[in-house]
Amino acid sequence: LASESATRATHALALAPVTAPASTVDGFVREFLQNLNFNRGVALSTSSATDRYFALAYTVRDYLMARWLEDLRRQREVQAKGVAYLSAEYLLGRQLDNNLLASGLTDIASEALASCGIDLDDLRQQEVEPGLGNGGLGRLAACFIDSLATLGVPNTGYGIRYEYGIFRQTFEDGQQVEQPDSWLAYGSPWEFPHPEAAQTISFGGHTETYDDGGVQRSRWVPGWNVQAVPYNYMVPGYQNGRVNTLRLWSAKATNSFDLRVFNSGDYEEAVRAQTFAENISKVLYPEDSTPQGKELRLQQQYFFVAASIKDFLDVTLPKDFDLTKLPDRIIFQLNDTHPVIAVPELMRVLVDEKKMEWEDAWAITQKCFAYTCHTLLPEALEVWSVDLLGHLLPRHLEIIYRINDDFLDAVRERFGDDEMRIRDMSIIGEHPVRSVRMAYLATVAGAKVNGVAELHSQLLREKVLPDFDEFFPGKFTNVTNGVTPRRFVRLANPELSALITDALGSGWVTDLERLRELETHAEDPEFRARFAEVKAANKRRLSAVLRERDGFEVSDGHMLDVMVKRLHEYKRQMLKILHVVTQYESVISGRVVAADLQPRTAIFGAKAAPGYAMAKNIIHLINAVGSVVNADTRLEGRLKVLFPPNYNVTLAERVIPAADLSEQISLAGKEASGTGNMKFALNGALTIGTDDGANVEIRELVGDENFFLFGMSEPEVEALWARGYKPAEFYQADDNLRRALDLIASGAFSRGDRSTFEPIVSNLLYDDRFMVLADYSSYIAEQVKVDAAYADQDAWNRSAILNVARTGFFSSDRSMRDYIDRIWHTPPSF
Ligand code: T68
Repeated sequence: LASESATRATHALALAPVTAPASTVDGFVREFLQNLNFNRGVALSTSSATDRYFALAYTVRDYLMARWLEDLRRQREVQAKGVAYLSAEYLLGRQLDNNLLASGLTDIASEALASCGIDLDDLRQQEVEPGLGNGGLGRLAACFIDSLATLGVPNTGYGIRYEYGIFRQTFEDGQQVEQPDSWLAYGSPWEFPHPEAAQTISFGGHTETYDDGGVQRSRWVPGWNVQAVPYNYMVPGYQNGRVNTLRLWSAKATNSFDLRVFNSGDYEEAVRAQTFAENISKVLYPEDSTPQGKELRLQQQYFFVAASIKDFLDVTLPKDFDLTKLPDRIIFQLNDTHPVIAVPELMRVLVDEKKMEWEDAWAITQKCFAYTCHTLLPEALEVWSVDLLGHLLPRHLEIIYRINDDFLDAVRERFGDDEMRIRDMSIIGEHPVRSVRMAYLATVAGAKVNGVAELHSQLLREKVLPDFDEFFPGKFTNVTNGVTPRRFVRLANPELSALITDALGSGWVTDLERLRELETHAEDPEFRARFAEVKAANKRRLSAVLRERDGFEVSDGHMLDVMVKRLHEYKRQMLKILHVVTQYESVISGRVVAADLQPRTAIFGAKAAPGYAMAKNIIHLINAVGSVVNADTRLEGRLKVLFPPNYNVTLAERVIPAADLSEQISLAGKEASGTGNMKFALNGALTIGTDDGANVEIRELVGDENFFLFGMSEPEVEALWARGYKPAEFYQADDNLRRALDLIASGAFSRGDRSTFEPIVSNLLYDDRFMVLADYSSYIAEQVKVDAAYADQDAWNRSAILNVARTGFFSSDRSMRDYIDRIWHTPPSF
């Protein structure tokens, strides 16, 4: 009897909803110490900083857990249409502070830890950020899932749990050296592994036809398998009690691997085979815009989308779900072409496994996908050679061929036998090798195709995919990118946030257009003074970080002129360094007296893809110019160059709030959107920029008088190419440009060695694909205006405040609403 009532009691407990610990300082202390003792197995007195960080992270998790489980339960119950975001990259940044903020626990945690003699800030520094992305595309995915949780839209983000994220960058003699990013060395307290829920993912082998009760069908006979193990991460909304899920897949060798080899007694082979399988999620590819066509990369892509589709169909959907209703239940958003192999995979599952008719399966598939393009560079459009794809995924290749045949038939029907057009539109390209054009496949399959800023979407339709735009009227749309105000304003800039809350009250963090109300405050001298004090405090904070991190000194009274982003020729870090060299040269040649320079510090942050030689040369040049300029006393300390290595999300959160000037200087028509540009404007930096990407929209919103525009427009760029661009003519025609390039060529920044930077100089003079020389004079002229404007600090601050006030549009909450209205059509959630 006693044991029976005990069982009943256990059941009652199990059925009770999970509850969060008490939201009090005492409750927090209790939970924290519990975690320290029972999960880390240490006493407070002997605990390390790592122990304390883990215990704190577990504690924050515990507070979020009840909400997470409740959200998962409601999602199962309601079965409403949801969004699955498929992205090979999520550049999350540190989690602790974000999750404290989301759960509203920051103050309680800080007080609770203080009562244990621990400084919260020390524990924040313990976290290694998960750098599971290259740059803008990966960071955008992280902003989007934050916004979806904050809007209360049910969403699962699917991706890859890379064991090594984006490499750690160091400099040796000014040159980039890459080190592995072993972010999991101590484990991550934020992940929940579920090895028991692993999916089996197949590769290789061959296809065959077989007789299925009188029907001839195809099937795939794979050659090998791996296990995809899901790791779940909480994605909490901002103080709204909602928690979504990020599910990242990790590759594990299947038992059959081990068994087969175990039986053959070949231990070395067993280990080799295991390594082979587990390599799939080993490392993030560090190329951010020139896909290399490596087999392992295609393995990664198929691995995570196949696991995600299986997960959705087999785990999330109820057992008896009618698959013809699939488009009412899910939309898979393809973050660039990396997950596009999901299209033939869904077709394979529906046709081969669920035995659906091809036409029915295709009708469903076309409603279940939408595609976001993030580039305009032709070399960034992903293609896979038919040989490689057929070898790794033979059935998928057959399916792609069939999709293409049907599509080209429809094109012929519409446009007639225009063979040139058929060639241009074919999903299979023939030159230089027969390949699958993934962007075309995504466009044909997707219900919608979007670019990431107005200009980008327009160029995508008019220049990159014009035939498709004509063939699929209404398919193309725009959703301008956005950034999360939680991380990039509220967390990164607490002082500005406090000033805003003081002026507007709370609520702006989730309703960023409310920043407009700051416009009137921009006219108030006292408010401007307080704003200036916030900027100054942010500069001091950055200064402390750079001193501690890199031993750098940030000089007082300097304008902080910041260019942080991946290193790419099209982004034109070269133009920025030419401006520095020009200013330097003007002083050492005696044409300008140092005392007349507006004090400036140029801050760079940039990683180059390890195989991108020219990008690495440019990094070397920036560092070389920095060492010479910083040491030259003739400048009287009025011009400085700082290049902290290993720019990442954590550093961005310190640099951006301290910046006065934001450099967004890509050649017009090359930067799809940019998102750094938005973060700077929202933190009160003024932009010097070209008419490119989202700069166009930023300028429209903040007003011409609060933005430094320079350079050719996209049509002017086109016209110059058409006339025949000869960069050397610009060199001849501009004295400043000639002196700057000659100084670099002379070896002035390479201890007299003229060969070091020769490849850069001759590339600019004789090739210059991104028209650095053509835009130089306009850039320098605009920088002169920047100096003049900065001299009037009060007017500058007014402009800076207006930048903050007028850029609320760039909240990723707005981007998500646009996706919902224009693409997803998901209903408001529970
Ligand atoms: C960026 N793209 C765009 N790509 O360059 C940027 N590519 O203009 C835009 O704001 C941002 O996407 C968000 O839309 C990337 O960041 C990559 O990182 C990448 C990675 C692998 C392969 C290709």
